[in-house]
Amino acid sequence: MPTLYGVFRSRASRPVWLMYELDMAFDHVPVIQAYRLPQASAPDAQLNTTSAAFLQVNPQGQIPAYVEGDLTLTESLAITNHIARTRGGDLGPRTPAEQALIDQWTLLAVTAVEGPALEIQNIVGAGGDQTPEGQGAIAICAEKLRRPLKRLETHLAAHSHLVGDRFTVADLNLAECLRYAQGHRTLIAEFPAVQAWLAACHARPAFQRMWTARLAEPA
Ligand SMILES: N[C@@H](CCC(=O)N[C@@H](CS)C(=O)NCC(=O)O)C(=O)O
Repeated sequence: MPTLYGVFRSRASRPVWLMYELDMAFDHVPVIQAYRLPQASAPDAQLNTTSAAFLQVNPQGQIPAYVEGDLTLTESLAITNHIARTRGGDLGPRTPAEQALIDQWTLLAVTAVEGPALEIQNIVGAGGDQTPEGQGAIAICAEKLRRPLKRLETHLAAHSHLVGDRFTVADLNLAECLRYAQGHRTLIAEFPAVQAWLAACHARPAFQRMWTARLAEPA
């Protein structure tokens, strides 16, 4: 059985959502981010991203990590794409062209969406949206997101999903990266097809199950 390392309050949410979609069994090792612990190096500290035992799995000291037999993967979207390709059925590619499109949307998610979206979440989470400096930083991130969002809006105005007109791992990967920006409601509302697609992704029972498990973890 594969093993997933990483608490649900991390990018481990991505493979967890997918494995819930597939009803796939996995062992879960809840490694936590070291920066969330008061003393990550204490001998009795919870297994964390700087623990020697975890660094054996991912020397980069980041979660998630995924081990399946001899294969170790340490990038969340490589994990989701691998699972989708090998066990995902219709959530994975049916043809090489679909694989290429899944790659395309996944790369757009990590190169054009994740960075500014995460920055928005971090600023809003720290209350920065109440200060002029924070609002200025959010406006810069929003401007960076408008180009990929316009690209996405054009596609979703004509299609129900990103690839093959069915929910695939491409939707999951992109929805997870864009989720960080949803605190910026007026930005998302500029793109109604994207807004409706994101809401539909989040209404899926497997996403809801992942989200409930995530909220059950200590903040
Ligand atoms: N590109 C990596 C990023 C992994 C990453 O940054 N993980 C965070 C948690 S979401 C982490 O482990 N942070 C702890 C640290 O960097 O020390 C992926 O998508 O898996």
